[in-house]
This record gives sequence, C-alpha cells and structure tokens, in this order.
Amino acid sequence: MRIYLQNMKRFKRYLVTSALPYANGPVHIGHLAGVYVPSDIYVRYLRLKGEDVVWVCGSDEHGVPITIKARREGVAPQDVVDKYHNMIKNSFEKLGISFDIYSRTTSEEHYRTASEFFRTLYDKGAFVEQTSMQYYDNEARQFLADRYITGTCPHCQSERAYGDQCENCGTTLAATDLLNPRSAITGSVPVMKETSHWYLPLDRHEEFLRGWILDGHREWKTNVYGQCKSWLDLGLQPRAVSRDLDWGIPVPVDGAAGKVLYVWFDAPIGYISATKELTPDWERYWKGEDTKMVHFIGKDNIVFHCIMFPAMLHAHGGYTLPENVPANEFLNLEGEKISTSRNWAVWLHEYLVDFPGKEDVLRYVLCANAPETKDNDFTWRDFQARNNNELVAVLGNFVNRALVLTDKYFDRRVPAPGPLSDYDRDTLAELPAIRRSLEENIENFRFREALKDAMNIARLGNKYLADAEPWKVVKTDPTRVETILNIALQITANLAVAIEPFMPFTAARVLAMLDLENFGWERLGSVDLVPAGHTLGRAELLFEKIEDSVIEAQLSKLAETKQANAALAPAAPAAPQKETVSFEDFGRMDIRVATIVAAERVEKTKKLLKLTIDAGVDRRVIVSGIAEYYAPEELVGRQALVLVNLEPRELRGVLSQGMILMASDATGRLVLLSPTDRVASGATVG
Ligand code: B3M
Ligand code: ZN
Repeated sequence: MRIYLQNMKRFKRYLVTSALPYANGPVHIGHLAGVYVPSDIYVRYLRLKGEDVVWVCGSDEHGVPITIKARREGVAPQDVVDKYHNMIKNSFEKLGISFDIYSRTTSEEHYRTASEFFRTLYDKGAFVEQTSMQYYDNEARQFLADRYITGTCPHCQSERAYGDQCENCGTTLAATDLLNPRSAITGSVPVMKETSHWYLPLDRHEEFLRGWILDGHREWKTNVYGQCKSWLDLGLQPRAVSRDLDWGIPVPVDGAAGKVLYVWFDAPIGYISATKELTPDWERYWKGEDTKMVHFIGKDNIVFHCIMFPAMLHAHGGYTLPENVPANEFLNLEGEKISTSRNWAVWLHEYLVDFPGKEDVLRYVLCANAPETKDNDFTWRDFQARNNNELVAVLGNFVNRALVLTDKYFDRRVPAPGPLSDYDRDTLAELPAIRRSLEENIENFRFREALKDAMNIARLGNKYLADAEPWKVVKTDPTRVETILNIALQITANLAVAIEPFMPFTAARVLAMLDLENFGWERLGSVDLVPAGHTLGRAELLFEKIEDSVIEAQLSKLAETKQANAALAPAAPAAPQKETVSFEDFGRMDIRVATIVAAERVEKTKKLLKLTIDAGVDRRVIVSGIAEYYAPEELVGRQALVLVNLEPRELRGVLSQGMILMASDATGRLVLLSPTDRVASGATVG
C-alpha cells in the first residue's frame, strides 16, 4: 500500500461521495458539470494510479421535492422514486459515470443505518426537543415543511422562494422568513400551528467547526471556505432534524408518530449506507484516520456538507470527517438558469438518444466548461465548436494521422526508433512535464486545467508530425520515418491513458486501435509504451464533425420550450382601470373595421411598419409600431380595428392617419385585433 503526503497528512485510502440526486426528475447537464463529471474524473484518475478508493452515490428519495412531484402526477411517492431512480441510474451508466455503487435512500440498509444514527445521537442527548409554531395548511390538513411553502424571498424579492431556500439568490431560509407565504399544495394562505421537533444544536458544535474548517482547511476552494466562514461568523442555530410528513424514515423514538427524519438528516447518512451495501469492509473507509473523504457537490449543498453533516458525525463520534468539499458553482444553459420545472435543461437521457456514441463529447464539453470558480454557460454553439475544433481537429486528427501513416508505410507494424534528434528528445521530454501538471491539477480539483493538459499531449503530437513531416521525409530518408512514427505512436499511447479519466470511451478505442491493454498511470510519460514490431489494430475515426443542422435542431427544441413556458406563464397583473369617460366622449371615437392592403417596413426603424388600409371611407396610410411582432407579408389581407378620426401625425417622414388598435400585455407584446368573422371594410365598431 502506498502512503503519500498531502496537506501534511498521510492517507491510505479514499472515500469519494457525490451528491445524491433527488429522484424527482431526470439528470441534466447542470448536475453533470457540477458534480458527476468532475467526480468521475477524480475517481478514474485515482483508480488508474492504483489507489484504494471507493466511490458511492445513490438517489435521494425522501423529502418534499418527491412528495410534491407525486401529488402533481397523482401517483404514490414510491412510484416517483422508482421511475426516476432507474432512469437516473441507467443514464449515468451510459455516460460512463463509474460509481462503485449507486444505491437509494429507500433501501433497507439505509433505513436501518439512518435510524440507528438518529437513535445514537438521541441516546447521547445530542438533540434538543423544541415546540414551535409552524405553517399549517388547513385545507390539506398538513404542516408545510420546506418546499411545501413558497413565497417572496426577503433578500432578492424573487417570488419563487421556498421555505428552506431561495433558488434565485441561493440564500438558506426558514419558512417564517418568507414574505406572502403560500401553501404549495393548495395555494392557500397558511395558518400557524404548534408542533414539536428534535433539533441538532449546531451552536454546540460551533467551536469545533470553526477550528476544523477555518483553521484546519484553509486549502478549501474559496467559494466553499467563504460560505462556511460567513455561516460561522453569523453564529449557528439549532436546526430541526424531524418533520411532520408521511414520507420519510420514521423518527425512531416513542411518541413520534407522524414524524419523519428531515431529508437533510437522512440523505448524507446515505453515503454511509451505500458504503455498507458495497462492502462488509465499510468501516475501514468511514472510521479510519487515514481515509481521505471527499464530497463532490453543487454550491447549494455546501452548508449541509460542511456544517450539518460534520456536526452530525462529530456528535456521533468515531467517523471520518471530509478532507475536502470541492463544490462547484452552477451551469447555465444558453444564458439562462437551468430549471427542472420550466424544462430549461439538456436532459442526459435525451442527449443519449439524440447523440448516440457521443458520450465523450458531452463529458469533454462539460469538463472544459465546468463552473469551477464561477457560474458558467453551456451553449450549443460552443458544444459544436469544441467538438469540431478541438476533438475532431486536435485529438482525432492526431491519433488518426499517427495510425494511418503507420499503416501506410509499415503495414501496421510498429517501427523501431533509430537515433533521436534533439527535437525528438525535447518533444518526448514534454510528456513527464505534462503528467506532473495534470496530476497537480486533478489533485487540486482543477479539472478544466487538467483537461487542457491532457489535450496538450495531442497538440504536442500534431506539432511533432507537422514539423517532422514524415510524408515528405519518406521520399528521401525512409529510416528516419521509422523513428518519427515510433515517437508519434508513443505519444498516442500516452494520450490514451491521460484522457481516460475525462473520455473513457475514447481512451478505450485508442487503446484498441493500438491493440494495447491499459498500462495504468505509473507508466504515463514513458516513451516505450508501444513495443517495436507490435502490430496495431485497425484505425478508425474517433470523432466526427457536428453539422449546423444538428445544433439548430437542439436550439429549436429550446425555443419551443420557451414558447410553451410563455404560454403557461401566469398572466401579469392587469393595468389599473382608467378614469370614467362619458358616453359622449366614447361616441366621438370613430372606430372601423379596415383591411390591410399593403405593408412595408419604415426604413431605418426597427419597430415601425407602414400599412396601407382600406378603411371603407377611403384608403389611407397608418404607421404602426408592430414590426417586432409581425412580418409585413403576414399582415396583407388581414382585417384590423382602426381609430380613423385620430388627428394625423407625421412619423419618420410618413403621415399616419389613424391608429390600429392592439392588445398589449405586461411584457409589452402587441397583438393585432381582427374580427373573428370577415366584415366589410368600413363597418363601424362601438
Ligand atoms: N438531494 C441534491 C440537491 O440538493 C440533494 C443532495 C443530497 S446529498 C446528501 O439537489
Ligand atoms: Zn432570494
């Protein structure tokens, strides 16, 4: 067993966890870029290095997100979690996300483990029982915990905040912080009702947490350290660890009927249960000083993993604490926040169907764009560009050239190298340097940089071939070409291993083309990976160009989502009514049905159309500000309501005689009003 030194501590093994996705919907690119792709890279790297590592994950199947979904779909919570657990597990597998176990928090082992954990803390007197007033929905006859209550965020005024958190500004909330609270079940205004719960007095653990994080873990990412510091500086409060719900793990003490464990109490214990399910040797990972535990999560989970769970583990005693919590920020999609409820996402299961065989392309793009230090944006154009300009043009191109040339000149037999030139030596000397940088970056959770390092091997190879020009040299000095291609193949083999954590499918294909077994991380940087005389497998293209039409199809799918959302958006409050007018005033307005006979844009304006109308009384021109909503050609022939006796006005040099009547909503969108049946031009309206 290797012992190594990091942060001045010795570790013998790794326990890696990734946030348990709620089984209330499928996984999208935001989850992947934030948590699962980076953790898969990390673990694959550790495995290649031959480290003792276990990686656990599973579905988070309790909590209000699940019951709300079940209620909406009119099914039982168990049906919801069964459906999504299987879907999530399956799609992770297809993307090559290589958990050692993907469990679920409705498993028997988890019920037992979480109950015992609670019971241990309870018996130790680690909880306080408190009675408080909480929101209650009289119609649904239910207490409104967490997401069952919605309202306005007191910090950012977002109207879609929940009783536990505002998703807009990320602030953690208590239900009573919300302005205009509403029940998410019935929409009614909740009342206050007394209930009693068990609380974990985080304040009791504050000193320990301060020392452990603020003094002991200054190396944590600044976003993580900063959030912990601001929590600790504000002072910790007791947090309820039970809820009045009928879905969850029953509180394992007498007199607790109708109460279940708070989902954020049971879910992190899911990491322990999953490890138990994986191996009878689980205590080695959870109870040894020499385990390095790393939690991969998104930024909204920081407080639970850095404050709450460690406090639970500390109160329990005997457990390993996390050594690092490399939380990521959020990934946006085409400039907007990803949202499950608004269907604004690229769903993994749909991607797998739309882009078969392109699993590594998604992994590549999500890693290259990972929101490691700030929120980041996924765009389909960037996806296309990275595929075409990086994967096809750099990686695929190099591997293809090295193999095809060997095929062409040596019939797939690896040539032996002759004497090396200085340039050959300098090129090969880059490999161990790249390896060191790659290791340093992965071990410090800088996966974007690490990916660049791996790609630099392909860049190095391309440059080498371009400079050495074997296709020219072959005419004058064929033995020199043996050396050049031997070196190109050694670079290819190095590349295959270096990209494995990031693009495992591609790595396997390159190794198959080389007809080599994976030789592990230890030999990375070596220049004798492919033996002379060895026969290579068949070359095939690793990546193909993604055409514009494919990207446009994805963009129009998103445009449809946007339209559907707009149609569903609750109507904005109507503008207040204006002052009363007399019949006489109204009677003075001459409104007619008119037919639009010609339409054209007013030059040098974005908004104006010049419409020629048949108003019955005459033909005239009206300038109307609807160019953003209607193309001229779609208006010709349509009827409209026109105020014909409005005083004429000159607009951009055109005399406008009257006004076309339009409806305008709160977003400012204008809609032409036409009679539903055709009416003679000039018919009066009133
Ligand atoms: N289920 C993920 C989320 O907040 C949450 C993670 C639990 S990890 C123990 O979406
Ligand atoms: Zn907010």
